[in-house]
Amino acid sequence: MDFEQLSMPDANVRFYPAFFSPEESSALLADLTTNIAWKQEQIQIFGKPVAMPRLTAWYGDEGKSYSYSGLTSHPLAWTETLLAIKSRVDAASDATFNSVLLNLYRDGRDSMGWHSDDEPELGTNPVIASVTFGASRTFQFKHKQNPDLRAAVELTSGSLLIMAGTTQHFWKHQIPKTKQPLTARINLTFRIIVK
Ligand SMILES: O=C(O)CCC(=O)C(=O)O
Ligand SMILES: [Mn+2]
Repeated sequence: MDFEQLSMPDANVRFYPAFFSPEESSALLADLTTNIAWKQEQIQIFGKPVAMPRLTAWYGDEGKSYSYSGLTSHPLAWTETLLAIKSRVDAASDATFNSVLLNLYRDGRDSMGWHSDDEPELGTNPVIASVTFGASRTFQFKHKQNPDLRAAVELTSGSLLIMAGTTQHFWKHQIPKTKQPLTARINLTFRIIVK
């Protein structure tokens, strides 16, 4: 399977542009759109509730819980579709993921701000595997100690991005809003909760 190693210092980021075929990707987009229990969560910003700019869902092994943007989530049980995607992603990542956070970006107004996947439940140097179906969006990186150091990758439908090693320690990432008229994009980020 073809992949590109992004040339970023203090990081290990690998990109597979066509991990799933176009046919698989459109079938999986339709399946996940309908069969995932999407939720509109709220986050507190300066004490005020604000709707997250995307829909989310959390699936995984029983007994794992996860705190994210001030929310603690208990995962829903794996579906057949998610397990089928997970087994392909596990093999490519040389990992056994025990949970997945799903994001649904309804259009270009939905987004995710600068952050690292550095929650304590992920342990040090976590492997994070991110799959995209539907519209492609720009994934941007910014180095924490030297914000002039930037990188970006276009996450196309069917792609897989694997972040490992010290990536989360040294880099933040985001999905910026765009004025382009875009259709929906579904992202799955597979993670290992170590606690
Ligand atoms: O949608 C994406 O590609 C990024 C998602 C992300 O960074 C996250 O869920 O932590
Ligand atoms: Mn992230």
